[in-house]
Amino acid sequence: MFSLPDLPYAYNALEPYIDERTMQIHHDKHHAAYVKNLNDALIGHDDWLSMSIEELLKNLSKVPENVRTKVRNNGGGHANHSLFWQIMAPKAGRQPGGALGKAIDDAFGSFAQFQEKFAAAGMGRFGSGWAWLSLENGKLSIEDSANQDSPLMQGRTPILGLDVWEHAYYLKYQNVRADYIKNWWNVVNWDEVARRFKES
Ligand code: MN3
Repeated sequence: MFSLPDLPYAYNALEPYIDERTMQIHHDKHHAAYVKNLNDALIGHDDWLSMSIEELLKNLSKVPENVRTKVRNNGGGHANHSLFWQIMAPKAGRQPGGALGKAIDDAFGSFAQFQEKFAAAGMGRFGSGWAWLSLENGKLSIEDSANQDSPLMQGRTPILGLDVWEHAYYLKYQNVRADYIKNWWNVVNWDEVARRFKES
């Protein structure tokens, strides 16, 4: 069985950039529903219920076909949000140093150019989806995905993700996704992103 992880900080901890009410609904309703629907879809498929969510998504093509779409949407939702809560933190932001900082400079030219390209991926995603910084064979890339698709489904490891579904920002930012993205940089937990970079 998969379970809903607690937020690693209070609902209001990311104020003023992400508001308390959005965090409550996003975690307690949206993420909780992905977990419940994932578990429901896998009733009777115990071997799939006992692996990590990352392993499950990497092996999505082997999931029984009659439940695969549900697992893709809800398993993706569970993995994506579990990462999303971790790569944000209060009093965060700034920019990464060390090996990750250097890898970003090497891949994208500079941190500012990285931010620009990443924001463009988030803005360019039509409708609901995510922007990602992913690793594949030690190489960083920016991508975006539809719905709850994860880079894990393509064999890449996401180390930073931005939820651009309207439910992530609509209460505070209404239709102005660009302002949400601009403010989101203030809560990116680069220590956690660097940890994931090192681990991959
Ligand atoms: Mn979401």
